[in-house]
Amino acid sequence: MVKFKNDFAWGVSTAAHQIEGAWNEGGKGESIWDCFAQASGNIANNDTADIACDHYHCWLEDIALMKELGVNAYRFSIAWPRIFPDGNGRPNEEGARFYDQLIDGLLDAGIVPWVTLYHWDLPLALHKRYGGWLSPRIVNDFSAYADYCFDRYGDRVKNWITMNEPWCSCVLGYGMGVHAPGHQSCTEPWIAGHYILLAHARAVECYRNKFKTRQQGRIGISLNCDWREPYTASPDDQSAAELSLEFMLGWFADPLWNGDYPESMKVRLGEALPRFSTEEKSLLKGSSDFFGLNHYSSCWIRAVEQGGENRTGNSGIFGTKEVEIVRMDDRPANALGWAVVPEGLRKLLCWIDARYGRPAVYITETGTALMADDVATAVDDPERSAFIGDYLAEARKACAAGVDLCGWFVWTLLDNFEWSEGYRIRFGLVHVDFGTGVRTPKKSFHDYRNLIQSNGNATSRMVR
Ligand code: PNW
Repeated sequence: MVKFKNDFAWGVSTAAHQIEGAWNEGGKGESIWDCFAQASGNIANNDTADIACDHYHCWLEDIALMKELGVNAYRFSIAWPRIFPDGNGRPNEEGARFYDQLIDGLLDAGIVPWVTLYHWDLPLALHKRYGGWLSPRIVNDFSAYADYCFDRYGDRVKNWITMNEPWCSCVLGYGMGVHAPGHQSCTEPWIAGHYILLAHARAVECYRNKFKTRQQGRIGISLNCDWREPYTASPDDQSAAELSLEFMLGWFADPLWNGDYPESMKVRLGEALPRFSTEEKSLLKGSSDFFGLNHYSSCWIRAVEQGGENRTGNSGIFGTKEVEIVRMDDRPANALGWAVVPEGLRKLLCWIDARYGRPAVYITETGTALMADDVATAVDDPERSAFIGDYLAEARKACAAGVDLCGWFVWTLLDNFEWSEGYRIRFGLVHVDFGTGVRTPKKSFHDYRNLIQSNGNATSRMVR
């Protein structure tokens, strides 16, 4: 059986807005997510992330938990408005110092930091000033923020991720309006995506030109995609499934690995899809040192007959009515209704491997959400252990087929603020009581620890 590499990254992922709390402490500015969650009616139960896991104050305890878990890597994000409360201009020393402490604490615990620069908490000031991701002005501001982070933390941080899941920012934030900034538009997602890609490329250019030689790190991006299985073997359903993968993953990955948007998108979106100049194309192409993949679920895709009905839903295809998403309702679903389909990960990894020329892949998020009313129920989570074990087993098969898988980050360490779902559902390996802040490791925490200790080979011992 194929073994995972000796230097395989075993980690957990988190995001600043979902765990830190302290939304207005230490000189932090507001983010679009602070504003969105504080407005009534946007989040389940009107929950906010004002306190969340209070990680801003409990970070030492959280590092101790990770040490106990045995991870060798931790992916977290920096809150841009903690460093630049106004989006740009003068940095906030107190905010910057928080991440100095966190990084030093991780290194002391033998845990390699993986830093995401943008996990959705855009400084509200930039949104108000020029519309945030809808304006080309964001490109300079993002790369200046990135430059500051490379300069300040790059002596200790060797793994950078520019953006988390641009698809979500664009479609959920600017298309469907269920994420901040809550816009509903058919045109804005393509514009926001365009400037996210250019901001990524400019930040990478900055890293490579000014820091890489000295700091010897690497920089990439994390993209999310479900696997899309053709509903039937018919050629129409097969090409519909391919089209939906191009619209979800190819939208961002094609420019970064191949230098431009997929032809299928250019043809269908016409003028609505901005175009890259020749210079921009060469800046984009090859601008990710690795392929960060966030993967949770799968669905079927069916071609829609001309004039037929089509739905666009959660993880739906945005921008064309030619395809319909059909839930895999013969599979178990998690608390969000996402189907648990381990082999979808293998198929997606093979699709990426073939289309992008065998990139080094890190699973930068994968995991599952459960519902639980009390801590006793929450810690008894064999479904989560099984999810991790089964998805990992399929990833191993992908490695046997040649995929260059280099790391695995479970989403997530702590139960946390799950965006529009608030605290209703729980993704953590560790239960958090949001009344008291008390952390309690779940069974899956111990199972994941065993898995890591055997470098992924203990899969068969996972609870079923
Ligand atoms: C990702 N969808 O979000 C994020 O990177 C995490 O912050 C988040 O907590 C995790 O996955 C679990 O949801 C997503 O609707 C949110 O398709 C929504 C969707 C996908 C990913």
